[in-house]
Amino acid sequence: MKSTFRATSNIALVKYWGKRDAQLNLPANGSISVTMDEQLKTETTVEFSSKYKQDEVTLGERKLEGSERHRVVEQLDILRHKAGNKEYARIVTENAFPSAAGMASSASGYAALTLAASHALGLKMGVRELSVISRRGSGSACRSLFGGFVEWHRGERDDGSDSLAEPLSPAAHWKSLRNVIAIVKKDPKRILTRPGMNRTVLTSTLYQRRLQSISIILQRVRKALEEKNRAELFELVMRDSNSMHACMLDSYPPLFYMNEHSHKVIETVHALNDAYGEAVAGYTFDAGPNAHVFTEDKRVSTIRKMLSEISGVENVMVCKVGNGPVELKQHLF
Ligand code: 2P0
Repeated sequence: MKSTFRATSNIALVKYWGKRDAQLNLPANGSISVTMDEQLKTETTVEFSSKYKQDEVTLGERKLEGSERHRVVEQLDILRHKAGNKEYARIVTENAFPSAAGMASSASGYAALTLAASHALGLKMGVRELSVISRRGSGSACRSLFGGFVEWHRGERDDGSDSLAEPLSPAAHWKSLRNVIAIVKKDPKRILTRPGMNRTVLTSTLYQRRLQSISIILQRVRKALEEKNRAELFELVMRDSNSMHACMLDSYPPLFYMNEHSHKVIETVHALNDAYGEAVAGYTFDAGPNAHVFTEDKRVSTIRKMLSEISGVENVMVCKVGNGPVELKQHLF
């Protein structure tokens, strides 16, 4: 009744932003991501036992309470219901993201939790079903069940049974691809992704345009990945990030997730690409100001130096494409 898994974060090349069903956590559009290496990992041990009188959730040094704990309990309830088990659990989870990075990941967290809890309960599920369940905890988590390059399908069914992630190609398909991450100075106030997405869906008119063009974008990104067409991929990735952040800004009141330092990164990457006469790097930003700059290994030192010199950039790290989750023999408690 005890199991431990490691999962790693993923960064979307085509972004998920907005839900078609908040209850089942169904996305308004499909997305494509790259799973990151073990620098961005979460490890989670789950034990179900009659000795526990309630679910206890510890993240690092912190015992989770309130809504944070409730969200984990809801995820456990889905799995307990499936297994016909009513026992409470102890969950210990650790994020190994460098503390200076100031990054948190519900993607690696809910992927590791779903894998460890289902395993501890003895549930024999295929990865498709696991992907559907981890999506309930956090949308982007369904993509972290796989290594390499991954697509999360929007799905058409109301019950969400076809809204799941599938691998497009393994990490070995494009070994030289790197994500150079610039951690930038944060602004104190930040709107969480769930209310943020909801605001965009309800108030942005630009958002409808984004949804109309997304299937063509997904198709072009799939093709660029398959052909390892750098210039095409990097341009598509930058355009999609810009499109999502334009919809954020078009929300009412507007949502600002990037800041002046992020904008400086954007200008710097475009200046570099202009100097080369083609896109040798492509930035993307999530619901925060940190930059993820995709490039190939031969350009990493140039880009690392360039990003380090930008004011407001506090740390630069280089991630490879990761292989996906693994079961660990060593438990956290
Ligand atoms: C993504 N993001 O595709 C996008 C880009 C943020 C911006 O997935 O509400 O934490 O738990 O399903 O997965 C972040 O949203 O949201 C996210 P929920 P999640 O990576």
